[in-house]
Order: sequence, then C-alpha cells, then structure tokens
Amino acid sequence: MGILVFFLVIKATVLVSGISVAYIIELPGGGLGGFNPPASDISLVNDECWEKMLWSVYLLVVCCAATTLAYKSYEGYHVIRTKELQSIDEVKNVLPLTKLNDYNFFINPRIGSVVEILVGPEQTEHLQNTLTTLGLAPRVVVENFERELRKERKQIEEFSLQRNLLPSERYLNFDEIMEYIELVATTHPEIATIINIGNSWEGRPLRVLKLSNGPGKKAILMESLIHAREWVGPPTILHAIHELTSNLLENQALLDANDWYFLPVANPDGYVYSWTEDRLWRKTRRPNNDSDCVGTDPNRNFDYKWQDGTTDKCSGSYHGSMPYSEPECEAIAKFILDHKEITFYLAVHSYGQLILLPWEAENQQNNDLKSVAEDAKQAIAAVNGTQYKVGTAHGVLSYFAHGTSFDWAYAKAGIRLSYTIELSPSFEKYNEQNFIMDSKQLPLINAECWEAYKAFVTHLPKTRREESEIEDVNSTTETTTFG
Ligand code: 0X9
Ligand code: ZN
Repeated sequence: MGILVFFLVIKATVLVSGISVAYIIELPGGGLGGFNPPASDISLVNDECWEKMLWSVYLLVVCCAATTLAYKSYEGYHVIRTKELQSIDEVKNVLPLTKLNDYNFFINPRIGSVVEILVGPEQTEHLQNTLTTLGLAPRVVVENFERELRKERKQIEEFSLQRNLLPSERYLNFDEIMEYIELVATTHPEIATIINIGNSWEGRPLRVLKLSNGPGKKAILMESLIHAREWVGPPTILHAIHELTSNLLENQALLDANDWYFLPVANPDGYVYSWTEDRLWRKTRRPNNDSDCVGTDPNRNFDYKWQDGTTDKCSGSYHGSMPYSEPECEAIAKFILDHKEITFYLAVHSYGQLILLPWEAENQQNNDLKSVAEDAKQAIAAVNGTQYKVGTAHGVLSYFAHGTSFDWAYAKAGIRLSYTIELSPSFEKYNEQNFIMDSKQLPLINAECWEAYKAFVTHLPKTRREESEIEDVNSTTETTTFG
C-alpha cells in the first residue's frame, strides 16, 4: 500500500510539474519506531546518498546525450514554396515529383494551394530549377530546418516547466497524453472511460477515451496523429476533453445530446519515433519485407481504393502490403464497425486549413456533408477570422489520396458525416511555420477547433447508411476483411 501511495505521488509530480524524472528515496531507518537511526550511521548514509546522486546524474546525462545524438538532423535543409496551383494541369505537373524520395512534401499538390517541399542542401538547386521550368515561382521560405527544430525543442522544454499551462497548451509526448486521458478517466469516472481498441505494431496501446453521461446515444469519433508528425492535432482533442470534463455545467448539453470518442494517438509508434528519432516521421514503424525502408502510411492502408495507392516502400505514402496490413488501421476499422452508434467521423490532420469531404461524396446527393462543413468553417472564422477552405478532396481540390480512413469510413462503414480537417498553419497567416508550430499558437488553434467540433456535433446523424446503399463502392474486397 505504502509503495502504491509513493508511486502515485511520483506520477502526479511528474505529470503536474512537467519534470520528466522524479524519485522518492527512502533512507535507512532504525531506533524507536524506525525514525531514529543512531547518530553514528549518519556519516555512512551521507556518503551512500552522495554516491547514488552522482550515479543518477551521470546516467541522466548519458541517456540525454544518446537521445540527442540519435535524432535525425535537418541541418541545411530548406523549405521551398511554390505559387498557388491554379489548374489540374499544374497539379499533374508536380505529381511526379511527389514520387521522388529526395523531396519531402509538406503540402501535397492540390488546386488553390501552394506546395511546400523540404529538400536537402544538395538537391535544392535542382528542385528550384525544375519548379521554375514548370512556371511555379519557387522560393525558399525556411533557410535551415534544423534551426526550427532546435527552437521547437527549446520551447517544449521551457513550456514543460510552466505550471500554469493546460495539457492542451503545450506538446505532450505519447506517455504524457496517455497519462492525461487516464487522469481524466480517474477523476471523472461517472462520464469517462478508457477503451483499449488494440495495439500498435510495437505493442503500444491504442487508447480511446469515451465521454458519455447516459446510454443509447449516437457518437462522434475523433482521431488524431494517424500521421506521426502532425503534432498540432492532439492539443485540439485534449482541449475538447478538457472543456467537456472541466466545464461540466456549461457543456452539459453537449454530453446530453451525444457521446464522444477520442483517439488522440492513432499511430503511437510513429509518434514516439517523431519525438525520439526523426521529427518528420509520418508512417507507422512496421518493417517492410525486402526493403530497408520502414513503415506504411496508415492513411493509405484502409480498404477504399487501396489498390491504386503507392507501392514504393520508401515513399512517405506507401500503402502497405495489403489493406489493414497495419494493426493500427485494422483496430480503428474494427472499432468503427463494432460501434454502430458512431455516426460522425473526424480525422484530424495538419496542415493547410481545410475541411475535406470524402471522395465518394462526389457521386452522391449528400448536401448535408457540404453544409455541415460550411457551419464548422463559419464557427472557426468567428473566433479570429481564420478562413478554412471546404471541398471534396478529390473533385474540388484535385487532392489525390487512396485508402484514407475518412474515405473508408464514409464509403464502406456508411458513416454519413465523415471529414478530414487539416489544421493550421496555412501559408497566408503563419508564414514560415509548418509541422513545426509555435506552441504559443495552441490556445488560438484550440479555441478555433473547439468551435468547429461543437458545430460538427450539433449535426450528428441518427443513423448510418444502409448496407444496400454502400455496396457499389470500389474496394479491394467485397466486404471489409482484415489481414
Ligand atoms: O494526404 C493525406 O493523407 C492527408 N493530408 S496530409 O497532409 N495530412 O497527409 C489528406 C487526405 C485527403 N484525402 C483525400 N484526398 N482523399
Ligand atoms: Zn495527415
């Protein structure tokens, strides 16, 4: 019992203070009641403690150095930005470049948006020449990406020491996010439960937090970090959790009306890797047969138009060896199929400030999809004037992607309202920011998203689409199967 109490005290200290290493040391006892050791022992105990402290500091320094050394360096890497693409031809001209692994596409080609590409120092000139020849007016917007990473690491450290910040106002690593949702479940057992929906390839839990104040309701499922490097997603989800649990009275109606399922870390292995090895990691961490390149893009691994995805194992968008080759995707799809009360699915991504409608929606009369997205767009704009764009990913924006979770949720699971939201930044307002977003922007982004999320749930559909309505969808398999 005593040990358990100590353990909880240490855990709480670590979580609340942001201090990443905390111990309680129990010194030797003796004498009356165990609290009065003889004075002759003091000198020995002092020596022992001193030696132990030196060892702890030494081990800490060695561990930190090892972590820092392992981190992939982007020294001298540039971010190149083109002009806004105006036509399908311009999109198609850039598409072949997305297949080259020298170029890390931060913003994929789509109509109405600039393209942003991270490129190493040796390839910069060649890329600029190519883009100039295509008439896309490239320019360098970030001179040295490693400098941005250094700034981010420093800020994360500083913010972790600020005790007045909410968990949603700084970037939390995987363990911290898990601890936060566990804490919510422990503090609000009447409305909050944790559901383990499966495990990642490396064995980390896929944890969903459910908020519900009564049975029999329809539900929204929100998921973030299916792409590991898109760190701005979880703060918006944790903010929603915080609003729903800390302002219980004010937000009662939001819980009376429906249930909420939150999956803040949909790709735990990738997310941990993005903290410890490579900040720009996007995929899962499952090794690929006959290749040194690790991982699959989980947002290309769902069974909707999967077969048309990228087969290049080294590509950041590799679609995997088969649909649901990734345990993370299988677990998410199973969870959705097993929980028919989920009638709204929101995939939270970054960046570009877009609300994307599913591909299949182009062929169907579903005016609600558009109007609900427009409502969310207005709700965001009302906070601080930020203008999101709304459009079908494929048709309007010519944004090609196969095997995505939200397309599958709409087309195959029959979820009538299914969206991808690409959060901030956008190139207009935040200029040089990209996946590396200043933590100081989080309160504004959280406030904008909270308004959008509230607008979304006011339109929760009562039902899913019937089997008969969804049978014509182009997929690899007749019905969803798992590999
Ligand atoms: O490419 C993706 O998976 C998503 N964008 S991101 O920059 N976060 O990687 C968007 C998917 C959009 N879906 C379709 N175009 N169908
Ligand atoms: Zn993404």
